[in-house]
Amino acid sequence: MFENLSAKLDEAIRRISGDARLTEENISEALREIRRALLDADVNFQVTKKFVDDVRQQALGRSVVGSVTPGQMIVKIIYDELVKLMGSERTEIRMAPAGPTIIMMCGLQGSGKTTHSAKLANYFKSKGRQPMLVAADTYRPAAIDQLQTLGAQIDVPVFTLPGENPVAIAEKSILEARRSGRNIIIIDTAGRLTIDEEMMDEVARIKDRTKPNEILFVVDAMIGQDAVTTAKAFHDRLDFDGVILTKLDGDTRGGAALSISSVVSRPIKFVGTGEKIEALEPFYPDRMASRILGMGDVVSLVEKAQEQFDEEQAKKLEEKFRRNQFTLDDFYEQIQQIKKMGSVRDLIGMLPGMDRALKGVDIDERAFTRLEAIITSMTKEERRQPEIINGSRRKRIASGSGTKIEDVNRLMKQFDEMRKQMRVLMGGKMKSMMRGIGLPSMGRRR
Ligand SMILES: Nc1nc2c(ncn2[C@@H]2O[C@H](COP(=O)(O)OP(=O)(O)OP(=O)(O)O)[C@@H](O)[C@H]2O)c(=O)[nH]1
Ligand SMILES: [Mg+2]
Repeated sequence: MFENLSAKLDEAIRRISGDARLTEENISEALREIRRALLDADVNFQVTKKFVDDVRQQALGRSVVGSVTPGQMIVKIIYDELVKLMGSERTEIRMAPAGPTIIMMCGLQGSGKTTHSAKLANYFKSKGRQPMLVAADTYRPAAIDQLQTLGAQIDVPVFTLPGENPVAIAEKSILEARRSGRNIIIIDTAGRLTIDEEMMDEVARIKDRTKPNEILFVVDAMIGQDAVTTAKAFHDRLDFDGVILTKLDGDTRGGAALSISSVVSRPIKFVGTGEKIEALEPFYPDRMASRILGMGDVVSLVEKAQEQFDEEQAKKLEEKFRRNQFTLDDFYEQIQQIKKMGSVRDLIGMLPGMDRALKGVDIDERAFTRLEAIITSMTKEERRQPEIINGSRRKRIASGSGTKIEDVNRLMKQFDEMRKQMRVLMGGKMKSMMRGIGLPSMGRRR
């Protein structure tokens, strides 16, 4: 599975693994290859573009820490972005709070709906549930037979009503489930070769009448780009809840797996990996990313180095506060770190005492930009020895940074406050708190 993509990503990464630093140049070179690898794997164009842009931004914004090599760092960044692309976290099937859970399968002909209805039934049965299969594909007599054969194999009842239409069968199956004490209903619907109105109407009516807890879009991973187009069409009409990606055992290039959930904003919930009834796996974005990248050891190595680095940084900072050596340079550095971490407001809220220490600081990105402008307009000496910043220096700094003298005054006051508060706060909580601000966090965000 995904051998080709894995091999090409590996190659792209290998190119910079010998370099001593991550530079704009070597990152760009690697990214060109990564872009090609993704497009070759049939990953959607827009998805590829965004992926590459995100990796670039992450790579440029991050310093390589400790003994980690640039190659290893890039692996970790790509891994994180792959996980994100595939939805970040495992999403379970939504169960009905009371009464039977209704799951409706939809998708094109031959995508694997019938097979995966049975696989799911088997999966739930192994979890101690009582599933029931519903044959709502009445167009081919063989379709009902197929489901009945599969049902018999796993000893799960199959409900159907000869001569009735799919909507009626689906609706009546709910009564039957209640009557016979089945708590999961899996409705197998008919597929067509391409999306047509009639088919969409029918599944939409089944949806209206049965109000499924979960609509699963079943799609064959082998159809590449078309998977995305089809997913969109089904999603527009049915607003499905999740995806089952089938035939991942085939020589799929992987594009569908990597594009689909970001294009329709719905998670892949299961993957099918064979014709056998057991060939169903819950989908985990992180495990899939490891499989694609095949460098799990590198990823955890970088995570460890990162944690250690964070701790060292925190210690250093603590020491500076203790000795009152915390300078405006450090302050600037901290702003950079905080900015890398995303939502500043959330972050500050999480740190004990921090909201107090930064009281009055406008916590939005614009405020940070202003602080940055002011600090960069100072001389090296001023940053290191803020005490020397007198009235005339303040005036010069304000005009140099395009701010007002009050802005500079406020910053100086805040900085003083912060130094004082930090010394007061230098208790046990300090270390964990500074670890919080001090890190260009990587592993932590997931
Ligand atoms: N290798 C492999 N084959 C699969 C997988 N899932 C389904 N198949 C095969 O794909 C073919 C079509 O599967 P079905 O489950 O009948 O597909 P369907 O969506 O119900 O098709 P229609 O009812 O005709 O719309 C069958 O031969 C299955 O055995 C899978 O994960 N891996
Ligand atoms: Mg079928």
